[in-house]
Amino acid sequence: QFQATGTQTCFHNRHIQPQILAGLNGANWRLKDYEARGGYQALRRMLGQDGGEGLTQDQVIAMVKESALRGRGGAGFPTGLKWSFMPRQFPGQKYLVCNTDEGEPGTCKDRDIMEFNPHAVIEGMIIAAFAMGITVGYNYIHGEIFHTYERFEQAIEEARAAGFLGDNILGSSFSFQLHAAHGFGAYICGEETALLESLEGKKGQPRFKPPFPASFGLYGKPTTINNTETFAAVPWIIRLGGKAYLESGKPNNGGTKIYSVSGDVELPGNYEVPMGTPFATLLELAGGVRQGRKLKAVIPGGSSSPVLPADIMMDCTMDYDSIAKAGSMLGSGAVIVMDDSRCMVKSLQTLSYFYMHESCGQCTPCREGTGWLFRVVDRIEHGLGREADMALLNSVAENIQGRTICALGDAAAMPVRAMLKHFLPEFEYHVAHKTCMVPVYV
Ligand code: L3W
Ligand code: SF4
Repeated sequence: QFQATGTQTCFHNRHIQPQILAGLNGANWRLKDYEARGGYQALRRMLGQDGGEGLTQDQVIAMVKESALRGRGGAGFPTGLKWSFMPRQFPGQKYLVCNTDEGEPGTCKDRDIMEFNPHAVIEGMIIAAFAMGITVGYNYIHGEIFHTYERFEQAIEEARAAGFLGDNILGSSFSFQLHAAHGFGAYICGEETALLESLEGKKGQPRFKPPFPASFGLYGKPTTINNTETFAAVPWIIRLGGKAYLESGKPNNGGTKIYSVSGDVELPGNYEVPMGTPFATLLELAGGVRQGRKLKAVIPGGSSSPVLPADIMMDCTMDYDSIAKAGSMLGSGAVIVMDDSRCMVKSLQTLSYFYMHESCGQCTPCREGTGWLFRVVDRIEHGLGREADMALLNSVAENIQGRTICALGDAAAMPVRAMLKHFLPEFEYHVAHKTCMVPVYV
């Protein structure tokens, strides 16, 4: 029912004012193409080359703060604020990490950015490293996308040969070494502290936070981790200014965002639109609900975000604040569209299986609770449900949420509670009649 990530080509060249995916067709990812589009001009400006004024670390961070760029990996944390947490005067090694461990069901944007515009990620990382005084960086790339890993390696080689990476970048005193790292394919390795453990060669299990990576990160050293799309947005900000970026989006939600639209639409794919774009416009870009059917519900920000019924969703604009006000999360921007042929019990069964399978097993409420949720939804789906099951599901979900080491526990619990809140009659019908309430399931 949900499209798996990592298997389909998601790219559709239909965007509104794109900043990251502009003019890309899959054949123009190389350094020469990127430079022809204005690539590495931000870096030159920052280092005071080619007539650029040269920027200080504080000025770069101030521009990113002004832009209202927020983390594109799921939490929407303000990027400039995160950069300001890095203790720049720390005497030892500091690290920069890019999180390309895209694994959220429905999400397939980072893979396209890496394939179609890898130099934007590299330039964004170089700028971030300069701003925080970091000399070593890694890009942790999801373990199941080999082609993307190879392309990023090629792009790194191009950048190094051109003097954008390595010692004394473009003749300056600033040096930055960037490496690609192959991920291990588990969803949990996308959680930032599990990613660090995995990068260190250990089992990918989340750490307790705090301490946050800003003070105790890779090998216990101060580390800044941002999502691929976040880094890819940075060159535009430094080239054209934080204010321009902010104004291209919505207050507190700067710039554009790439949405992976999947499910029951005519043209599933990645669409880049300004923050604050009405959901209806995004749906239209994706060709509308397939076969002219009626919209039933939308999961607006990847499988971890609570489902919203059609009427609430149609009143939303696509930005962090509007979706949060409606009771969900913009998350990683994976918009899963469901039409009126979808059974919510079956949908929740699919989701619950995923979280049970991906729980790392480290804490009891998540390890035991995700399996319990799946088994109860599964028996309802198979006509073996009991009247008390809906209350039981809510109770198990409540006892997981807020009681686990990482956000996977919450991510497993929240969709259950939202499904029951908005679509309880479907679950009750399933228990009473041992079959779906919706007439057709395709
Ligand atoms: C220093 C503080 N640093 C917060 C940092 C923190 C992190 C960022 C956000 O979860 C969500 C999750 C998924 N001092 C700090 C601080 N930080 N306070 O800020 O932190 P946090 O804890 O709010 O979020 P998180 O643990 O990063 C991410 C949701 O995203 N999600 C997941 C999507 C999956 C993908 C994918 O597959 N690519 O993106 C989707 O909704 O459920 O809620 O860096 O260190 N005082
Ligand atoms: Fe592991 Fe789940 Fe605990 Fe996260 S919440 S640490 S995935 S057991």
